[in-house]
Amino acid sequence: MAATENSIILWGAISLRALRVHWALHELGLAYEFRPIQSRTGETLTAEYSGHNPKQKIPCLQDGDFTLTESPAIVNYLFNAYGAGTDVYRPQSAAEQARADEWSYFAMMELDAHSLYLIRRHKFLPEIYGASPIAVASAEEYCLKQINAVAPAIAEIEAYIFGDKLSAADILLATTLNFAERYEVELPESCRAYRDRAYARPAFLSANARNEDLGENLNGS
Ligand SMILES: N[C@@H](CCC(=O)N[C@@H](CS)C(=O)NCC(=O)O)C(=O)O
Repeated sequence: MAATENSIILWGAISLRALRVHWALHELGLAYEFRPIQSRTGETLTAEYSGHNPKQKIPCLQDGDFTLTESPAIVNYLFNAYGAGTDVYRPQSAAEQARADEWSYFAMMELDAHSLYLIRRHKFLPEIYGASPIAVASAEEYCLKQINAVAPAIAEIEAYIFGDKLSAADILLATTLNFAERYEVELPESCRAYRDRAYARPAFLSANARNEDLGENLNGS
C-alpha cells in the first residue's frame, strides 16, 4: 500500500495515545493531515467520526481507504508499511518480534490498561467516572510493582530496546512510562533515563508540538 503525499489522515489531538501515532509519523518522515479532535469534547461522538471509529475514541488513522484504530496497532502498521529505508528499527527475526511484542503488551496491558487508565479515570476524572480511592491505590501499587520489575532490564538498555535505533515498541514503552509519571507514579532512575532519551529525539519534539497544536483547521494543513 504505497503512500501518496497527504493520503494519511490522523484524527486525535492532545491525547497521550494520539501522541504515539504523531511520533511514529514524525520518525518516519511522513506527511499527514491532522484532524485535531479531542476526547470528552463531543468531537469523537459525531456521525462522521463514529463512521471512522465506532468506539468513538482517538486516535484513528486513515491511509487512503484503510482505516485503523488502537494506538499500538497504528504505530506498528506505520513502521511495517513505511519503515523500509528509514532510520527506525524493525524486528529481524521471530525472536526479535516476540521480544518487541513482550515489551509492547507489557506496556499496553500491565501498565496502560490495567493500571494507568484506571488511575486516570478514577483519580483525575472523578466527575465523569466516579472517585474510587481504593481502586486507585491498588492500581498505583500494581503499576509501581510492574515498573520496578522491569527497571533492571531497562537499565541494561543502552539506547533503545534493539540498540541505537528506535522501534515501535520503544514508542509504546516510552510513552507509557511517561503516562505513569504524569499520573504520579514515581519512575525508577533507569526508566526515567530511558524515557528522557526517547523524549529528546527531534521527531518526538515535533510530534509533541503537533499533537498539541489546535490551531490547524479541521481540513488539515
Ligand atoms: N486502546 C485505545 C484507547 C484510546 C483511548 O482511550 N483514547 C482516549 C484518549 S487518550 C479517548 O478517546 N477517550 C475518550 C473517551 O473515552 O470518551 C488506544 O490505545 O488507541
